[in-house]
Amino acid sequence: MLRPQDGPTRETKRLDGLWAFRLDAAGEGRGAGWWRSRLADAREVPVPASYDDVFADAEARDHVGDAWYQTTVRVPRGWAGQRVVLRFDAATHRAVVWVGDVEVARHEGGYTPFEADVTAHARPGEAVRVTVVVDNRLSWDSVPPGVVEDGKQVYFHDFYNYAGLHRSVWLSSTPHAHLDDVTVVTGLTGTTGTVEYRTGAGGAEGLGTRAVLRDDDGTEVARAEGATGVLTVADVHPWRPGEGHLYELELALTDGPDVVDSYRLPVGVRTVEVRGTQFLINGEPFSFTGFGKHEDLPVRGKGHDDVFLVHDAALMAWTGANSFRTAHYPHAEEVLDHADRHGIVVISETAAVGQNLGLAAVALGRPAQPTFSAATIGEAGQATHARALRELVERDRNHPSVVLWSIANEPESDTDEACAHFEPLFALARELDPSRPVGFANMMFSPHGRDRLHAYADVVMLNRYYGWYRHTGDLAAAEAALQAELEAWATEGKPIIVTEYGADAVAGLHQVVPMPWSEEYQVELLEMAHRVFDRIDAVVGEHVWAFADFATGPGTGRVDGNRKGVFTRDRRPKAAAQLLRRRWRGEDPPG
Ligand code: GCB
Repeated sequence: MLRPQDGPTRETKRLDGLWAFRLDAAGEGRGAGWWRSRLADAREVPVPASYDDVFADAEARDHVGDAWYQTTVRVPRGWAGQRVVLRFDAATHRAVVWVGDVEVARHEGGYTPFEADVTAHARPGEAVRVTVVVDNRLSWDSVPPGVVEDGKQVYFHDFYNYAGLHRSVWLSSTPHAHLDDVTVVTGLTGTTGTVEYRTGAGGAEGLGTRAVLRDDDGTEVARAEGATGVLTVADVHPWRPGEGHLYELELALTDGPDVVDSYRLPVGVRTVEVRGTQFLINGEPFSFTGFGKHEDLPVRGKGHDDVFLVHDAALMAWTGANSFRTAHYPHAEEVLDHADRHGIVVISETAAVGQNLGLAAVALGRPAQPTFSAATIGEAGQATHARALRELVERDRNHPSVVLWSIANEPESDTDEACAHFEPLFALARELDPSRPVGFANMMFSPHGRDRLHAYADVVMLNRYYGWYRHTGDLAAAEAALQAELEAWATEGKPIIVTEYGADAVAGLHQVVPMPWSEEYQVELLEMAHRVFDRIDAVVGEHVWAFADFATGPGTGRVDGNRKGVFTRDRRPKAAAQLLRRRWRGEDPPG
């Protein structure tokens, strides 16, 4: 699957805007065939956005089940003789799509794209009805998992279960004979770069493939013929953290001198490697500074927004962050495009969060239940997880910004069942992409000596809340405990990235003698953690939890959401932002 793009042989039309919308908690629409006609009793909803917060009512906010979207689109006249594709960048968590009366696609997984060839149902020049039903329910078989109890959605992760069409919807054209897949893997030897490419094509028997690589000023630097090949670039300008230098790979399907289809892909030439306790990018040790980051905004929920893409990146740069983790699901592809162009380093995570019923028992008072079992996350849940991983790697593997896969966030990791669930997933990640290291974010209940999944991982990724959930308010005890645990992990001989550390702070709450929830305590906790990190060589990364405050489900430990943001939900800095800027940029804040 290739993303839609405009070019000499392809065109796109974005279907974003206001769509007709109707909640269907009773689940009547599927039986009654709501896709067959204009959606009755509909209101308008913006796409892309979560639907939960845009209406001022609890019905939408607390909705569980189906929600229907509908729009009408005119297929451009000029697309006659072309293949027409309908694509959803994301539909959370699962969707069925109809064009006119015909079902064209079904997809499970709320954060990865899917498409359908709709040529037979979308005639150029004519208007067609597009209807989508989006189901926000989480079950033992979904990623993330959840259960519906008494009509209410229960889930085991700490962010609001936003749903809807969170990203753009596209209608696009391609030639019938078309490129449908490309993978690039880049290498560096001295000053020479290599770009190994692999393409796939549909309906292209008898056609040739040509690959041309150009520098950012348009100069051709290499070319090759064939569906697969290796391009060599002398005096290569590598992609590196802080400098997102990109070449452009132009692929063409050719019929003698004629170009039948053409597709362009930005390519950053860089390498990633784990060696001992070091994380190397282009052979040089890299230290991650930055955040765990959600897609979360007032009103929009998880809807992608270019304004906040640019603004959040500006704020991260202001602190001196060089990287972030797409917690706890794949983020919009526009975010990765931007990271590619700006040299921002990304840890890309699947939506496997909340696979830990031991934690749910403590945090949510859930009855004790095994996490991985036939009655909970079993074979079907594992298959969904594998599909989510496959779709993540297929989507993100060509982004130079992505340097590490995170298979899951804080799963149960100390049982035979957890090993049985995860061992094949680690193997799958390596098979899908041998060029990147793989890890998962470990939680505090499975410290060194107890955790078993790290044996499969290339990097130790730790979420640690000493001074917050443990040793609350006692930073001296927290410092000793964090030091002891990190020293133990360092004996593994792998790089350690602390993928979460932090404290809730209510913006504006100040104290001379810092107590939890104040801005000063958040600052002191981060300073404490930094002292420890600086004493342990194997620690090669610090990602504060979180970039900004974000929405969660209701709970006594949450005040209008999770307040561990270094920025508020509307992106105002807390005192911690100034501290990070001093540490990561070595500069005092301006003004
Ligand atoms: C964690 C989770 C994250 C939570 C955070 C917290 O360990 O990975 O999703 O939001 O803790 O604030 O409790």
